[in-house]
Amino acid sequence: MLDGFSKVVAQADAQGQYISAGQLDALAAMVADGNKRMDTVNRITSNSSTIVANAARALFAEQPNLIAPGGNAYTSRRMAACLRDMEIILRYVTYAIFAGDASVLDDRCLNGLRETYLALGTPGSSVAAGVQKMKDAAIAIAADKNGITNGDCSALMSEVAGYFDRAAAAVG
Ligand code: PEB
Repeated sequence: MLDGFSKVVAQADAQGQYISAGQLDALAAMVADGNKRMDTVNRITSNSSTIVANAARALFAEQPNLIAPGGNAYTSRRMAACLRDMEIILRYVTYAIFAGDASVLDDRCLNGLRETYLALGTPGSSVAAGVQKMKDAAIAIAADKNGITNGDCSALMSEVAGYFDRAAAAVG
């Protein structure tokens, strides 16, 4: 598991090089924007239940076969497993945002997830659709300009979107 700093160190070390000026600039920008990152993690974390529940509702409205008898989220046990999976994925996305690096998401959540869903007979494309809905909700909450110092969060928001896209692509 790496963060933005250890990733740069690993890359430099693999080439036997000192940290380059470009790498230092990128890390300096990450530090300068650190409060935005923390606020983003805090906002998504404190709204996680809403994000998961609304994304799941929207997914089931769009794909009602999932909650019909015989569907992959039919029976309370499967519904609980489904909501839990979405919560787990969202939690790992918040870790990746916090670390500024996708490796925690990759190594601890996404690695082998496609194969798990294949083995379970759970449609990965439906999970991916659910993740995309969580992305939209999370970004709407994180990028909300109300009640916070106004600034440019576009780079951070595309980084955040990238983690959700990565999770969706891993299973979809
Ligand atoms: C991944 N999900 C399920 C299982 C595992 C995961 C390992 C099998 C064991 C169990 O049931 O608990 N676990 C999960 C995860 C990590 C982990 C992400 C990462 C660290 O450890 N059903 C649907 C939707 C979708 C869904 C499309 C969006 O209709 C999910 C939610 N996952 C789902 C369901 C099951 C499951 C298990 C329904 C239960 C499958 C079954 O037993 O039939």
